[in-house]
Amino acid sequence: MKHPSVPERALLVGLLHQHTTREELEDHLQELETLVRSAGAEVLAISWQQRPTPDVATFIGRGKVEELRALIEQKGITLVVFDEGLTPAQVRNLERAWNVKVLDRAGIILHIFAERARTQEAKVQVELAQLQYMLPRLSRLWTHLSKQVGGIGTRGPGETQLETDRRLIRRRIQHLQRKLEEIVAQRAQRRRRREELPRFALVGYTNAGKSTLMRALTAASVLVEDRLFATLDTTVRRFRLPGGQPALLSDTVGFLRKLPPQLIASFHSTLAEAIEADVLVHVVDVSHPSFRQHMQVVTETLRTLNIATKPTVLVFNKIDRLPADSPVLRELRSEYPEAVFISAERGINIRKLLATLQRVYEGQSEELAFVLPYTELRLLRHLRTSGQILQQEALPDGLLVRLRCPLAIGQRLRGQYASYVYPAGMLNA
Ligand SMILES: Nc1nc2c(ncn2[C@@H]2O[C@H](COP(=O)(O)OP(=O)(O)OP(=O)(O)O)[C@@H](O)[C@H]2O)c(=O)[nH]1
Ligand SMILES: [Mg+2]
Repeated sequence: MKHPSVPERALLVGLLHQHTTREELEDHLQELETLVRSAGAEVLAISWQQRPTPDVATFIGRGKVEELRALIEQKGITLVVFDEGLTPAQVRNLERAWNVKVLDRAGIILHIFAERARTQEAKVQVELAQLQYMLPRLSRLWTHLSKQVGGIGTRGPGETQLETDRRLIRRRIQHLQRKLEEIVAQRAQRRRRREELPRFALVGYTNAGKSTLMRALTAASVLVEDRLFATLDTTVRRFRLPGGQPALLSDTVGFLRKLPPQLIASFHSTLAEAIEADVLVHVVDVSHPSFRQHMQVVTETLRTLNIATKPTVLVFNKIDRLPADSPVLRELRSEYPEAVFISAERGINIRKLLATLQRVYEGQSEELAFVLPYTELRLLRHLRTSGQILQQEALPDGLLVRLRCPLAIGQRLRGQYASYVYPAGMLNA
């Protein structure tokens, strides 16, 4: 989808309901504004309403719908974006009332993802999520189907066309699902071929500085940008722990409040590196006023991915933006004594972070020793790719090999080479 030559003129709408404070709403709307701008639209007005619960038919109250109609006409608004999820019926009713396109937060996020997707995998995932999101919402006014016509969502076809479209979309969804399965299988194969190295995965809210940290730790040339969702794919790079042990670090798509569930579901393969990592590195932009909420969103997202209990190193980034004696930092230091405070950009405390990664990894790994008979030296290759070799010594009965490897791999090796395991008690003798 391309930006139209004339940018959309957007109105943003929020709801102050039972569970939000005024401050939270303002913060959410500000984030929505960044999102809508990132999608290529101009934000001409922001409006909100206080209501205990959303209206079933129109989300905001009828009076507010009327009031906004006047505003839409007066300002020439072409797109209204709600900060929360709308039901397909609410979208239809509002579009009918205003005769402009209506999107919710998820719709905008999907649009941005669609624009940023570069690799085949990301493209397939985004299109799948988009179609699944769109299917129940297909209306006369907008559909992402007619891609050749620009705009965020596009004026759609007539009612008869709608049925054809629904059928086409279902067929396309099936096709994409099959394609994604293939990609997932290929990825898994690639992972299997890779050496068994300790795996760390950067996770965090979008714009927290994950890619910057990736660069600082691995000298990788990954994209760093001051925008939401700069990264949509997963990059994996080698780096070394302070003890010399090589390890892998992955950088992936950032999280965001109310990330569409369709998107999380279809990005499962991109997130596989994080899902299968030994240790997560949760990067937090401590200079952002809402960083605590961001942390919560990340934890919730990790929970949906079933990895919230993985060993995690908490990293507070961008400390260069706060004064050294900042009460926020003092508070966090006592609240999270295990956390590491860094500036990925300025390279502050990177060594300390590496030492922490090593320590946490060691808690996740074990030391093993084998004595390989000299007739079985070909097994050495497998041991070498299973972990870090600590010692190799020729004994009368065979080659003593001491190594450190992840717990799961250790268990496998002990089973596989049971007869060569050197009893742990003998090691330090
Ligand atoms: N002042 C300061 N800025 C930083 C630091 N780390 C990252 N940034 C800036 O924060 C912005 C976002 O950085 P990225 O590394 O792209 O963030 P990300 O977490 O990868 O973001 P997404 O890929 O969008 O999820 C960039 O403008 C960086 O230059 C830091 O330690 N200090
Ligand atoms: Mg990034």
